[in-house]
Amino acid sequence: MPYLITLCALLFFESEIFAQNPVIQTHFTPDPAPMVYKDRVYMYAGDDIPGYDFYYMTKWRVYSSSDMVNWTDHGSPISLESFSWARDRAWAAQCVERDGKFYWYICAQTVNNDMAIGVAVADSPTGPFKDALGKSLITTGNWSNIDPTAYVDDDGQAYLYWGNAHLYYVKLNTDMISYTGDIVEIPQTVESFGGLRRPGRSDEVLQKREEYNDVFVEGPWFYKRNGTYYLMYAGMTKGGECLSYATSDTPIGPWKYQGKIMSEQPTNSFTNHGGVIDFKGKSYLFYHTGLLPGGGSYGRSSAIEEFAYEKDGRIPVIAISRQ
Ligand code: FUB
Repeated sequence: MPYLITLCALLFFESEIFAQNPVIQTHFTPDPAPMVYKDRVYMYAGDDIPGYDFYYMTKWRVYSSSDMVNWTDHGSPISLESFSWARDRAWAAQCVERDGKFYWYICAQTVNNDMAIGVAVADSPTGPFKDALGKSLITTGNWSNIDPTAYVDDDGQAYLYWGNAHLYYVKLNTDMISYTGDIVEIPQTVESFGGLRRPGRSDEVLQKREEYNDVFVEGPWFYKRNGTYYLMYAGMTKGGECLSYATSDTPIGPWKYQGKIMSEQPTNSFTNHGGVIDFKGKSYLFYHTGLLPGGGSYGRSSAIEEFAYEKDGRIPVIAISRQ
């Protein structure tokens, strides 16, 4: 099967791909991060390697579409080799545009074995990308330094959120590759995230999942719509990760828990990881499942659902479609 996928990938490289869910059928594409630029949607994703029993990923991928149906494969503009400080685990990432430049925030395991966040920059959404700093941007020796999500607010202030178990943000400078001020940890209260994260080892948390329903786990996705700030995230449930969200009137909280967007079933993957966009008058949730043949928790694929916000801006509960 892996050989078949590789062969298909070679045949389809830089060609149009008809897509359903999973959107991309030629590679495993976890952690989809959509970006709208001009009249196209760009989808940045990871690259699960089937056959491993962990998230041992080595590169990131880009696809684009003008109609959300036909996707162009732009290959893999960056990999662990693009970052001299990275040695393993090319995990979730997001690319954002500012003033015609594209900043692809990634996370990876460092040569010191912790996780760190770095940023690659390009003049085009598909690259070529170059490590902007030659070192990581967020380096605190912390395993929670994963899953960056960036947003440039209307007043020009950009924010970078990220985290696993702990949720952090920092204010980015206008160069998008440095920051000013302290890294701030967002308090995890029941009001903000629907559950409390107790101090303790992660296996203790896992054994008591029912006590941690919806609590923030990872995969934040930060954006603003009609004056409301949204923070979608992967929350913990008994059966795996769900997608939940909180909202705020300010970019730095306090956050108010709003409920689940997508339940943990039946994605055939322990993790989920989402992104939300508006494109050509419609709203879309990007997420991942293990539903591509040969897939599972370590062979995850991007999927998309169209949805409509409720009148008051709430996101409805969204079902997984298997087309
Ligand atoms: O893909 C590796 C990790 O799994 C991501 O960083 C998390 O969000 C989870 O999807």
